Amino acid sequence: MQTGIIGLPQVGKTSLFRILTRTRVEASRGAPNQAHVGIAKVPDARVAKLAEVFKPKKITYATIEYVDIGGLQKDREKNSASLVPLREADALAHVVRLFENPAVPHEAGTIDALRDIVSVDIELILNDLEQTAKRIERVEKDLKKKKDPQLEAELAVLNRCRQALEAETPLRELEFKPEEEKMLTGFMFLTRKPMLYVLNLSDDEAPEIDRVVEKYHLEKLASKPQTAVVPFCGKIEAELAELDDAEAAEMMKAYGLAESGRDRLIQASYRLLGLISFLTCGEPECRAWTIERGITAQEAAGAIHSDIQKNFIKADVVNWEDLLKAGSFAAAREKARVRLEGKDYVVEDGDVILFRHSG
Ligand SMILES: Nc1nc2c(ncn2[C@@H]2O[C@H](COP(=O)(O)OP(=O)(O)O)[C@@H](O)[C@H]2O)c(=O)[nH]1
Ligand SMILES: [Mg+2]
Repeated sequence: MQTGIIGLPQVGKTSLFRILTRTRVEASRGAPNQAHVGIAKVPDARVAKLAEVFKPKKITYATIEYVDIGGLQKDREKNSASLVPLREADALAHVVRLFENPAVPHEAGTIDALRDIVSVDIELILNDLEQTAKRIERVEKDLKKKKDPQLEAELAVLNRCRQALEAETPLRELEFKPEEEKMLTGFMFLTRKPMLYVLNLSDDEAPEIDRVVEKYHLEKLASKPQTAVVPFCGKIEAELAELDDAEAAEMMKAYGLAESGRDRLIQASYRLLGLISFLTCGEPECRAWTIERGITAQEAAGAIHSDIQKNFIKADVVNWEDLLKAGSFAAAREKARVRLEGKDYVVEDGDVILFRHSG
């Protein structure tokens, strides 16, 4: 699962990418640049705590991918090209600049979060609109030649999309029936992807980080469907990324930060992608496995191995905290905390699972 990082030039996209993926790519100076792809570990205190008790040989966290596509250009045609890699992304993270830095001027000359949010949203909307209009034209032509109920259904849903887009509404705010969803999948519309707005704050706003959404009047944005707003202090986080845990904790305290912005951001994108983790825990390995929210125990088994899914019999399931308190599977079982679940059990975030399978 991949999240595409977007935004205007010089807002901190590449800095964010480096913080999230802990890779070193050069911060570029505006010019269109190639896309970088990197992987971030999803921080998970549950895995860390279980590992303290189980002392496994190996600890494995869930991961998600981020792509830094480079800044959006003023030139619309160039934009269309740089937006192409985004079609493949499962969600978008729009970095919005709130920090002042005279050495790195904002292309608009001033700092205005809402203005930037609207201008990038419009860019995405226009891109989807162009695609919708093209397809509508094509379908209408075909329908003139021959009646086709399937095409008529597609035309109806596309017209609804066009109407929304013309009213500057991103498609993620529309509700579609499952059969409509299916028709739309192939288009990979940008405004249908879940959106994370990352507010890149100045250092001096760190102590009031919990209040910035109100401060910049972004509550309405945050309450939209499949949308999240996460503030973070890019410069501080970049410094934190260079430190070991103890030093980082010290520095966060000095800035008045209660938790790591990096952790919050990654967890927010994980949630926005509709992902949860189930855990496996034993002597060889404590591990978080990524699954889509709402899938069954048998489907979840496929995350580990297709054979386990195919030969699924039952699943021993215990909540991670119950397991932690009990100290071992045997003790959790004695306390009747371990449930035997069948293939249709819907897995919950934080379930520790032991799959029973044949073959
Ligand atoms: N003061 C401040 N400067 C930043 C911050 N984030 C990025 N910068 C600086 O802004 C410039 C552009 O950053 P970069 O991440 O390359 O932006 P991009 O063009 O959006 O990829 C660099 O010189 C960064 O050091 C921040 O949070 N605070
Ligand atoms: Mg960049």
